[in-house]
Amino acid sequence: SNQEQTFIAVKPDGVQRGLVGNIISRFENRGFKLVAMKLTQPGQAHLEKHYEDLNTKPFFAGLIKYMNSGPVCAMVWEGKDAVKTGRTILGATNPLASAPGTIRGDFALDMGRNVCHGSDSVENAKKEIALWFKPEELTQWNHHSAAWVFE
Ligand code: YYY
Ligand code: MG
Repeated sequence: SNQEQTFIAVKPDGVQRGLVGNIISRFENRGFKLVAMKLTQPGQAHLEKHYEDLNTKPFFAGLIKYMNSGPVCAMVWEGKDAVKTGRTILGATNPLASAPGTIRGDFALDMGRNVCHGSDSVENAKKEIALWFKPEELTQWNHHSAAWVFE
């Protein structure tokens, strides 16, 4: 039934700006289930691994410095089509192209301060969840409103 998990993170600018609660609410309100969450500053090597596909890009060093500039709120959310829907909730990579109503469209203006991260494929979601969380940090529970969110 398309039940997927995705990795979502509030980046250091989002944490500093007090947007963690607002961002969590958007996923809760949509009907997604919170599976794991922690506030963490995992360090440069971990962040370079997280963004390894981008390590030849000119913005890579600045991206890692920004991501390592403070704690990140790392989360796993589960639900129908969670990866693609999560990206829709985030908005476009460039906030100037993000629609109002998306996180980036509501809170960001600059690509290098775009507040949040979300996995871009089911395969990458699995990799990112495994990088950021130990298996025992992923909870298993029944969402009390599942029958009211899913047919
Ligand atoms: O997945 P998403 O975060 O939307 O974009 P990616 O293409 O994976 O790039 C990761 C991250 O890098 C992006 O959120 C901002 C930054 N970035 C940048 O600073 N400049 C670019 N031209 C592209 C991406
Ligand atoms: Mg990406």
